[in-house]
This record gives sequence, C-alpha cells and structure tokens, in this order.
Amino acid sequence: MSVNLYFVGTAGSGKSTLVKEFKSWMERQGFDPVTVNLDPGAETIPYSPDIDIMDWISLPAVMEEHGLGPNGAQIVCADMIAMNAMEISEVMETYDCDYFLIDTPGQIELFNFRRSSQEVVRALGQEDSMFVYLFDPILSKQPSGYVSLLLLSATIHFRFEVPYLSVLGKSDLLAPEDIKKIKTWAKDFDILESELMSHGTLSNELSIELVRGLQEIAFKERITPVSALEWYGLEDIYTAVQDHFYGGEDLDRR
Ligand SMILES: Nc1nc2c(ncn2[C@@H]2O[C@H](COP(=O)(O)OP(=O)(O)OP(=O)(O)O)[C@@H](O)[C@H]2O)c(=O)[nH]1
Ligand SMILES: [Mg+2]
Repeated sequence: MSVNLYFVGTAGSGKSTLVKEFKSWMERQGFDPVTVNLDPGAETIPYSPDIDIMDWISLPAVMEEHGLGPNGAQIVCADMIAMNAMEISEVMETYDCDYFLIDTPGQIELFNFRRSSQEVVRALGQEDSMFVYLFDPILSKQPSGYVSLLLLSATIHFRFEVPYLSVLGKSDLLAPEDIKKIKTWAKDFDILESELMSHGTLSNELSIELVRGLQEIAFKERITPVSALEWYGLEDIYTAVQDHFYGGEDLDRR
C-alpha cells in the first residue's frame, strides 16, 4: 500500500515548498517518496515532479483553446484532471513507493469546491489518502483569521471523507509566543472564544453560533507547527501519517 498525502491550503500557504522539502527529508531518512503535481496552472514548481499533471493539461493551452481567462480556464482544468484521473492512477501504479506527495492547485476553492476533486481523490485511492492542511501563519495570528482558516478546514473535512492533519505552515515566520498562542487556541475553545470576544469579533449571534458549532467538529484537533525551510515539524508529519495508517510503525528504509 502507498499513502497518498495531499498538501492542501490557501494560495501561497507553502504547499509546493513543503512537498519539495518533505521529499528531501524523507529521502534523507532512507525513504523513497514520489511527488505528484496536480496544479496545471503552476508557473514555477520548486521541485521536479515525478508525475506532473502538466504532461496532460496545460492552463495556457486551455485558455487559448476555449478563449477563457485564467479563472475560467482553471475550472475547466479541474474537470479535465478528473477525466484523466484513471490514467494518472495507472502511472502512479508503476511506482513502487510508500508515499505519494501530492501538490494541489494554488486556489484552494478549485480543489475544495469542485466535485471533480472528490473524483480524483477516489480514483487515486481514497482509503489510502490523508490531507496535510496548511494554516497560513500570518492569518493564523489573529483569532478571526485562525477561525476563518478553521472554517475552511471544516469545509474540506465536510466534503472529503479523508483524515487530515492541521499544520501551521512557515512557522519560522512566527515568534515562539505566537506559535504557543495558536496551539492553545487549537486545544482550548474557551480561550479562543474569550480572545474573539475581546477583539469584538463575536459581536453577533451568527458568529457566536458558528464558532460554537466549530467547537463540536474541530476542537479535537491539534495543530502541528512546521517550517519547510528550516525542516522543523517534518518528522511530526511523518509520525502522524504513520500513526494513522500503520499504528506508528516505521517504514522499511531502502
Ligand atoms: N519563511 C518561509 N517561507 C516559506 C516556507 N514555505 C514556503 N515559503 C515561501 O512561501 C512562498 C509560497 O510558497 P509555495 O510553496 O509556492 O506556496 P504554494 O502554497 O505552493 O503556492 P501556490 O501553489 O501558488 O498556491 C514562497 O516564496 C516560499 O519560498 C517556510 O517554511 N518558511
Ligand atoms: Mg504551489
């Protein structure tokens, strides 16, 4: 069995860099992961994907062919990925590896809100899948920003029946006390609620009820601080994935 580890997050949250560095980190540990780029619009990718959706689909070509702007073309591309999913899956099957590290499109709404993404996840193997959901560090510093990202992660949870790991990306950009504060919010709803109150964010009934609802679904999670650039937290990702799929057992090194 190979794990399909999807890196998901808002535009610029650090998905591609984390794929690159996590691959290097795994190789350093003696493992042999395979990278898959599912972003047909990526202008530059900081690594050479082993499997690249651009071999099937190109955003500029779709724009030209259909006379569309970049956003409309992205939607067409998202649906085209689903049409090519079986072929991508066949190519993946030719690799003998433990982990596929799968990079997803920059615009999270393309991945999250299109039915085609659910079809892709299913075609590539839903039971073997896990999402690494990246929280943007700067947005996460504000309680309202943190809750907004939590809501987005809840919609992913709602739409995909796939386990996910919440990761605080680029945590090297945050002061240690900010990391501590965000970790506390993830664990302790009451602290987050009083912080939201003090910022005047919970000023209407909808916000209050929304956040209370979140408590039910999202407050069993922890958030793992990660820095792709400083190789911090990468082992925590590996351990969480191994815990989930293999009861914590280590992979065989090659
Ligand atoms: N300080 C710091 N910067 C990072 C880290 N990871 C990524 N970055 C920077 O963040 C920017 C965006 O990184 P990407 O990896 O391209 O992010 P992405 O989510 O793949 O972006 P899109 O695919 O365009 O949505 C780049 O300038 C990276 O160098 C990190 O761990 N620390
Ligand atoms: Mg990217």
